[in-house]
Amino acid sequence: MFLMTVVATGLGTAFGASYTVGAPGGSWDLKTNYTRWASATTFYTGDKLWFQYSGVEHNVVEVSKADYDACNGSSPIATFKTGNDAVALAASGSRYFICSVPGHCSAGMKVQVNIRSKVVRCRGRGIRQRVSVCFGAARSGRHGGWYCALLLESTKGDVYILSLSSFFR
Ligand SMILES: [Cu+2]
Repeated sequence: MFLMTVVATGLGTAFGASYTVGAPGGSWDLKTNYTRWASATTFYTGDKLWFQYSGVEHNVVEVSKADYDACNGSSPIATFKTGNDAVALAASGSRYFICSVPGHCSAGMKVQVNIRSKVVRCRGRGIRQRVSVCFGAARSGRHGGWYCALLLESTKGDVYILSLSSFFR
């Protein structure tokens, strides 16, 4: 029972974290320093960004790097304007978001997010321990037998299942 709880808790973080852009202390506005905000967090695939703002005053436009540098929102990759927008960071690489209201991007309302692959995090120094856990299932019936999982726990406390095997009797 204890082991099952550990696995479930670890998977919660392994599936990704949510980050509200600018928080704490700011949001998606004209005052927040997004370079500082983004550099304080390491983003991984599976994480999610939340843009929270007044939909009357601002918007969120995902753009290319060139358009990010030029503050050009006229060729958007994606546009968000509800004021409570989630963006899934599914792939590794860099993504660029600006507010396309005239003057806002050049006033600093732009953020670059660099996303690392979750797999890289499992290698090398980040590994705290590898453990193998086995648990028995019902002794009778078609699914009876033993199941063994090889787990890897990172230094941040995330748990990854490397393999899951069953030994039926
Ligand atoms: Cu704006």
